[in-house]
Amino acid sequence: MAESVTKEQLLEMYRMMCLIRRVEELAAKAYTQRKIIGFCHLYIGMEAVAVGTSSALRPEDVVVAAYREHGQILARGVDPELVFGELFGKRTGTTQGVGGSMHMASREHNFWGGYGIVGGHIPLAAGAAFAAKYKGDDSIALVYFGDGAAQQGVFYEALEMAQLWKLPCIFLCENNFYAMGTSLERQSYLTDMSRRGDGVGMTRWQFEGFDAVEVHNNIAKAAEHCRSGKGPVIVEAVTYRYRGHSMSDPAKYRKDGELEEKKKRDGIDLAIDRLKSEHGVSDAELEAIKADVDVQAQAAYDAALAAPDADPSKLYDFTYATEAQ
Ligand SMILES: Cc1ncc(C[n+]2csc(CCOP(=O)(O)OP(=O)(O)O)c2C)c(N)n1
Ligand SMILES: [Mg+2]
Repeated sequence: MAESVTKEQLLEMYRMMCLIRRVEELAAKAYTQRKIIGFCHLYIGMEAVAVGTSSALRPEDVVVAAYREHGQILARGVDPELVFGELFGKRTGTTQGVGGSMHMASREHNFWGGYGIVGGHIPLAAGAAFAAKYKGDDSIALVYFGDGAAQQGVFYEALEMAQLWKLPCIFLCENNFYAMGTSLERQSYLTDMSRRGDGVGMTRWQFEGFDAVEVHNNIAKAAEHCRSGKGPVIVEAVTYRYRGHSMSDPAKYRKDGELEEKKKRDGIDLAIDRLKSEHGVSDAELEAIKADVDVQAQAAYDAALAAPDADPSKLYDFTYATEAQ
């Protein structure tokens, strides 16, 4: 596959992966201090998927996500202060603090996640793709979903309809090998999740999700397919989550040595290797970016914490459309 990422783009991808990881580490700490309540699913280990994906999309494309979406919304360009604000239940959050960890969205960034009902969000992306096609505006939709979500009935229905109507939709399975504590082999006969597309004749393929450049190239190819009017694609990024399913899961179900083995393909380390070997970037430059990111994440955290709490009277404001919307 042709290399399509410049040095500047790769530096930005590296910066964003560092930012996502730092935000998630701070979120983990805040959770143990009860600054975040409710569920909290971290994206650590999977950063390359969201970063490579976002860099291959256009701002006008619609993105739909589930509940592991902090990293996905950051990669789309949303300010970390808004993400922390939402996690802390503050008025400054992405949905004014009434949604929390699993319900981040940004109209400005065309990010329409997250959702807590496994698989329930997938048809919404098909709907957004239908709207794009109906309006003929050249935009596409992309939906992130997990290996577990690929077992839900509504997922197959969305695939069938998208394929039948040739909707410009990328169905992106993030296969991290677990659905809560259930490993992929225990829940799915097929372990190449992109093959879910075979039953409806959808173009599909699987790719390695640890290398942000590989992800970028694969999503760029998928987007090109959709934009050229050929209909949807289902692609699978093979990835891994380092932490438990949510903050309340100690992840004791992994095989011995599995996590350590997966960490050898860490997305941030792979970007560092590429930046040094392919672009001659120095360790000092990379460390300076990382240090900047740490300061930015901490400043966002502090500002969000100091913001006023969510207004309870707003609780239902974003549940139903109003005439003004
Ligand atoms: C309809 C529904 N069933 C069950 C659950 C409980 N649940 C929450 S996350 C999850 C696992 C989903 O795994 P996967 O799709 O692989 O996503 P990941 O968490 O790995 O990102 C389950 C079963 C739910 N939220 N919704
Ligand atoms: Mg999973």
